[in-house]
Amino acid sequence: MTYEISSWPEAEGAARATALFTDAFDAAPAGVWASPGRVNLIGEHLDYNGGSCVPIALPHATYVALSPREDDRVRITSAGTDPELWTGTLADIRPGGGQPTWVSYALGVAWALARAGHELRGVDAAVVSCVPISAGLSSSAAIECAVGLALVDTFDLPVTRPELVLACQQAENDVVGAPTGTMDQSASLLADEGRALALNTLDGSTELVPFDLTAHGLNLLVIDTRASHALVDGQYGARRTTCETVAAREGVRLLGEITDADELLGRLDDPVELKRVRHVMTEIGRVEQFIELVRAGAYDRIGPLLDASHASQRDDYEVSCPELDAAVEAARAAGALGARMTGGGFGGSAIALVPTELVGRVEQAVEQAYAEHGWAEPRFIPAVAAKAGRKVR
Ligand code: GAF
Repeated sequence: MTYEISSWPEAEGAARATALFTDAFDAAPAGVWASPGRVNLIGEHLDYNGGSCVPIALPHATYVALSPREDDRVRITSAGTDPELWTGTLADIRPGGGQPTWVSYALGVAWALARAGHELRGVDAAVVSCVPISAGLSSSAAIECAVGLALVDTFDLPVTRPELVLACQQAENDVVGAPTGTMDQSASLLADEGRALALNTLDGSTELVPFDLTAHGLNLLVIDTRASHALVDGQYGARRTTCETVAAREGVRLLGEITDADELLGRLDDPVELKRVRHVMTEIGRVEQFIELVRAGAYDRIGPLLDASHASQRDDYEVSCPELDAAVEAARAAGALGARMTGGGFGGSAIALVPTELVGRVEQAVEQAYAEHGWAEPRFIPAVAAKAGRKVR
């Protein structure tokens, strides 16, 4: 039976977070904040290379019920984590502080805000989430951004959303130790219902582009391969280092600053550098075309760009895996107009652009391919562009 990963209505998420808070701390929380996971449409591994990416926020969100304390103590709870209740002080949460990884994801942003000079006190917090974990759909950014929004509101901090994006990224880079860019936090904090976020990481500009496939008889199907996915295991960082090494040698800060891509590609003789840089340069071109087509509502023409993006990530950036390739191939063979892996890679999710009447057929084709390989059953999300993070109670 096809398994679709459902999201919680906002009231349910708020009620779940409140109930967990009340159970743990025997009091009602001061408020509840939510922030979503994301799926990227195109522009992969460009957010640390000065290119553009185009994510949407998912309806799946992390909910944080939180109250300020008078002291600097922190108590945080989340169902199913180890330990279920962590207690410490604000000063304990820092790079190399020894706190559990989930606490670093949740409260690293407190460290980043304090480092930027903002005054915080301790908090009690309870976290619940319906963003699938380890699916490449940014459960990490969802928790960082939900807690970040809660801290900014609670302590009335003069922090704009773009500044909060950077604080959450610093938390992930320095406290968690994952050398990621700003795409996931930007999607969680700056995206919008019915619109995709075109994020230009060269000049920091953003544009919300209307993105409504259903009016055009199409669906965006997210396929969670359930193959493992981790950004702290060195593969992601290695690719980032290669790109930064070439950029430094070329005298630019980011590869996206290079204007004559063909000239550079013609000169690179290290085969690994050539492949990595070729992915970055060609993907930058695909994103430009994609944004133009979406602005024009020409959704029926974006499929080949998705396909080419997948091939580039598989062959040049080498961040795909057999489960992602099989999902993409089965989806296309069953009628998808285009498909690609999405997010950091090495597992996680793929997306497929599917005519609405073929969604069931595509899901079954992917399931069948997985069964033939003996892999875990894939899970699906018929995705729509949802709201950014916000206070929900
Ligand atoms: C992960 C990272 F967190 C993002 O910053 C981005 O680099 C992405 O991989 C690849 O596009 O989600």
